[in-house]
Amino acid sequence: MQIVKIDPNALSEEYGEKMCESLEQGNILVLSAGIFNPTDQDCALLRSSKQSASSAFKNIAYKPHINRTTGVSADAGVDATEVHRILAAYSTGAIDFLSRLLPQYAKSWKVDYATFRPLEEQGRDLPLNRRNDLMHVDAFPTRPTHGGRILRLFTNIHPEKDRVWVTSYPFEELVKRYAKEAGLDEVTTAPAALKRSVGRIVRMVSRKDSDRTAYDEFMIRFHTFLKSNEEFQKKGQVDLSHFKPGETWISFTDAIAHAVKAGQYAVEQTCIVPREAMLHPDLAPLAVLERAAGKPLATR
Ligand SMILES: O=C(O)CCC(=O)C(=O)O
Ligand SMILES: [Fe+2]
Repeated sequence: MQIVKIDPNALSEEYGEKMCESLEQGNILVLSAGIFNPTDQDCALLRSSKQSASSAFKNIAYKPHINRTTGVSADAGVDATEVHRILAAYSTGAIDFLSRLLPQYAKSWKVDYATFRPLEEQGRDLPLNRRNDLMHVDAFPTRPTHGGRILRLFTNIHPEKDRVWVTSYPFEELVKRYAKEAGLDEVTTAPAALKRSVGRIVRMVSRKDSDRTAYDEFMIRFHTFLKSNEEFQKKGQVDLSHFKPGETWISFTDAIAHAVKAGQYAVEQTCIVPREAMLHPDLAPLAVLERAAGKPLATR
């Protein structure tokens, strides 16, 4: 994994191609100060807001498709509409920047949530599956991508402290080492397919379950498997990266195994990029896993 500096004055179709290439190779792009960063005043206001104590909310989330922000504590000490305003503005600015940086992807991506992460990550008390300090690849149980890529842009809004990430082997290597053990062959069996069909029917009736493919099911398993594998957590740490106050970093977090070791106060925007928009669809996790399984996985 390499850290690649973004030159915000160089944005063009050709530069975008270079950046896409770098992202698809499993690198992290870093921007020293985004024009979309919330103002100092808005950062201070976000930092003074409290997250709801309910375990239903891992972060404070702005959901652009319904124009709502969830997870702000009722006794937050700040006006929830202010938090909403700041996150909505960050989301719009971040998407605008990403569209100019990566025009190749912007044509077809789906804009997902923006989040604010108000809690110190070091020593945060969460159930294993939701812990951010254990290395994992991202997969959203409620929002399956069907092979689409999870592109995330983070900004550190702590006034002094770095946000510290640890990252692991390239995705191909992760798959070679652990995919079988994590159940790659099980997600294509008839009982697994039947279970997903039932999930789809439940979803149609109650809107509660989700429409997963074998790929989505595996990625959720892989996420949990990696978090619970002690050997991987101990020996698989390859790079340590410090993101400074004000810095933004961008990566495909479905392919880079990552964990946040320390840091407080970050905002983040997610986009789901269809695999067809990749310069190298063959490097995408879906393709890597299909080669390892010897079977199509984007089937339901
Ligand atoms: O907040 C961070 O820095 C990363 C957390 C993370 O890995 C996640 O939300 O999936
Ligand atoms: Fe993650």
